[in-house]
Amino acid sequence: MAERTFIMVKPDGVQRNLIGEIVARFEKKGFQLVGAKLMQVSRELAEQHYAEHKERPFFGELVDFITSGPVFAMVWEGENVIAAARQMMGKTNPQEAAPGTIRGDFGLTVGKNVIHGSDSPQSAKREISLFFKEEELVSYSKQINAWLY
Ligand code: FUP
Repeated sequence: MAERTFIMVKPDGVQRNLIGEIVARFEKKGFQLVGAKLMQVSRELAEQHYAEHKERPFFGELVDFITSGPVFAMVWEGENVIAAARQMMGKTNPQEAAPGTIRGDFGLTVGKNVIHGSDSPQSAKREISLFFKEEELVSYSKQINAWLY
């Protein structure tokens, strides 16, 4: 099976109507969407998702922010998608993210940086199973010829 990663448009991205822009970038790059939902993250889920940052001073703010409004959670599939998505997102601090990246183009501050993407195969696996049930993910082959007239 091709590699999969967990991508989430954070509350700031949803509020700023960036879902379509972000989905379009992944589609145009050639990746395949295999799961997606608009959802409210509970504090419990947020704490599990950000468990690695539990001892950091910004942990409380991180949980407050990610639970402050709906997020758009997605699973994308394709060749090398975990690393490619990280490149497309740009650096964690939008002020250091290169123009042309999602954070470089749309983000301003490290707290509100528009998008999350898994940083390794292990975190991809962990985050996908935290946010999605197996039956919410759909594997399929493109049938381009069948849709041409
Ligand atoms: P990333 O994988 O790029 O999302 O970055 P991290 O996992 O290191 O950080 C997760 C989130 O914590 C970031 F999206 C923003 C937040 N953060 C801060 O608010 N302050 C920091 O100093 C570092 C991260």
